[in-house]
Amino acid sequence: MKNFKLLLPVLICLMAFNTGRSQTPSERTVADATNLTLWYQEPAKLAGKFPDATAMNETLAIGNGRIGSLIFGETARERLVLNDVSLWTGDEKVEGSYQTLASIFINLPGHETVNNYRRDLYLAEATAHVNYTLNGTSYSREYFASNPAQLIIVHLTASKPGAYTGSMELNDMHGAKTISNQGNELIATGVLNNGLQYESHIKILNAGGSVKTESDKLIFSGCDSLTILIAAGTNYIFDYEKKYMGAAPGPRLARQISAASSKRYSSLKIEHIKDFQSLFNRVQLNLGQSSAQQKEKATDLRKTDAAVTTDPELEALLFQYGRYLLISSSRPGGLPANLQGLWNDSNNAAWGSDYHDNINVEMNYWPSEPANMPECSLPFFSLIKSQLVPWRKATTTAEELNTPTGQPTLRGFALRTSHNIYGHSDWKWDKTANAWYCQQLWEHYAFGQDKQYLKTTAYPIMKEICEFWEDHLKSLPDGRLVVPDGWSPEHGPTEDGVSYNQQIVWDLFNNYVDAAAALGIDRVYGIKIAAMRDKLVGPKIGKWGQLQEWMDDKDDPNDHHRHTSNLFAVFPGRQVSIAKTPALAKAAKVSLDARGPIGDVREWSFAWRTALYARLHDAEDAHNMLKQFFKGRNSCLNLFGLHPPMQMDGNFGMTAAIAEMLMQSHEGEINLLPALPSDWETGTVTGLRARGGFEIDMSWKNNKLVSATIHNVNGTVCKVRYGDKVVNLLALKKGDSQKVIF
Ligand code: FUC
Repeated sequence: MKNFKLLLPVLICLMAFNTGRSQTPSERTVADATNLTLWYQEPAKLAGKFPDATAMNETLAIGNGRIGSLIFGETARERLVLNDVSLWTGDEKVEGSYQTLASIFINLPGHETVNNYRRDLYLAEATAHVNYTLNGTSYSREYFASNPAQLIIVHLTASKPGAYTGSMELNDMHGAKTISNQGNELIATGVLNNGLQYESHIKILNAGGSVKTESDKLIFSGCDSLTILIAAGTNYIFDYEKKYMGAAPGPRLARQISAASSKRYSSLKIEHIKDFQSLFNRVQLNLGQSSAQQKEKATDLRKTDAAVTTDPELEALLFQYGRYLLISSSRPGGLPANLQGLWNDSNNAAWGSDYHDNINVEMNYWPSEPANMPECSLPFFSLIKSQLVPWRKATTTAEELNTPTGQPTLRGFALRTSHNIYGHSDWKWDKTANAWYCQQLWEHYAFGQDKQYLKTTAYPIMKEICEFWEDHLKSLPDGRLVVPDGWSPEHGPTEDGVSYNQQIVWDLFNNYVDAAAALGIDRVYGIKIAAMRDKLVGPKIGKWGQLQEWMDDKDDPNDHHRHTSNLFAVFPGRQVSIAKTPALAKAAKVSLDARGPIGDVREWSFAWRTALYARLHDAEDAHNMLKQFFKGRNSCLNLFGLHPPMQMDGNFGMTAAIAEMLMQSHEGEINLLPALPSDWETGTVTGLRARGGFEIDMSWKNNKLVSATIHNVNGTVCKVRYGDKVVNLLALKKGDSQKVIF
């Protein structure tokens, strides 16, 4: 019987068919794209009370990874908030804050009262729209932020000729004067106190009628249609030696405007959609159909119900929204997504809309690898690389970071809890953030298997931080190692051996050992780090069965703190898992249940808790946490995370968490549908990425896997699991695909 059990997996499974060449991303199409729309029956309001009223809560966001806009959708006085992700005050000594660039207004007198109003954001094409009728004429606007053109483009059309008469204004948010140029263009140029130069341009291309400038306004009259080109930029560059400032942006912006001016609107739009979909279309998700009643409601009215009654299409939309927002706020060459992605309507945003390293910026990047947008991670790596010199300098001179023998830090760097883009970090030291950043660097390799990237980008930083911890870990009398004077964010005392710190250093050492082995280098150092990893004080089960947050057993079962830092080892780490450390995994669930969905829980907490329950294979609790995100207090009407105030990490985190419910790959195997909730009875997903260089398509019916196709993109052998059944795909070559039926 025993033997038969062992053989069972091999017998039942598994029909595996080699289906030949993998589909490339561009060959996949979005299955049911019509569902991927956020839509509203009113313009966005300035939510909240003055002086805290914010555009962040209701507007629709478009972005090309570097510049972006928040669209109100007003008919008579449309306002677009204009952002550039590099517009930052501060410097190496002062944190500063992410800024707003400008407000752009489109004035259409007489359009105050209209009929049949609708505004929407169509995720599948990354286009926003406003439509209405007025005196029998239909008016339509389309907005998008193009990465190829590096512009924001707005197109206004009407069902009758000559319908557009009005004006445009460019209101710089730092008081720079707007000047007009060549009759159909406005330009505002300014310099922040830290010397950062910035500029914005608006140009109107009209069909019919006329356009002219009058003082600092663009005036259009009797136009059939308008194409508005918006360019913006700063002189920020990734170069500490040059104080992060390069050539003035003006000539670059002029070239961008001029290149687009010679193209038709339709070509600009096609080029934008093609570029956006080259990333977006890689993953399709269908979690089942929503009811007709759910579907007929505008997004703002629909979302609150979704916290109570499962709305599968809205949940799939939430997954794709996180992907849309990351593609729109983090593209190669630019800066990474900050606390608000790249959108911001205030020069005094909450937490400066900065980069927080004790959960937030890492969570922003959780979805990029599994949800098939690995290029979106690159801005984060570019920022890290560009900050190493000032981060090292600040670390060497910080006495608090002296080694246990009292020496200044000579190897590596550490970070305080938040940082800017000029080498400064601020507030309390978050000592193991350096190692958490290394996890992000490692994951890019773990999924993509690009050895050149590992060797040149990830490995040197991982090794440097291993050296930092080699110098900083403290030995207990029994020889075990602890991180001295650490802190569980943002919770409890500063002391030695805090679980969050221990687990993150374990993760660094463990990944480093794998990295050195993958590259076949530093064998002796790898052995040393492996030995140190094994001497770290590890996760411990406390008196009420919980996974301890501190070395001594003082967790309070009634504590609902928003952070779940002692569960890092479950997700995003891999030190604790159901298969390898079942007792610790059980304790992690006790801790997680106690934290619960109540108390000091925030939008990002729900995303983390969803992912944690997914890793613990608790599908229903994972789903319950996901649904909480739709509650009024947890997300805005535009489905941005609501801390409050608005914060985007929860959007990104939820995308990663949903991917984790459907497929996991952190234990050296691809685990299909590890946390499928009963409400996702029938569905499909394509294009999820697994560690080891694989992509997965799956379909399921009546809560059971129907089949999966494994695409070997850049991998070697792989083991695929569904429940307790396992198949090893030994003959699946790079570029080939294999269908598996359990
Ligand atoms: C961390 C969290 C807060 C907030 C802030 C931006 O410090 O503890 O809840 O999200 O970042």
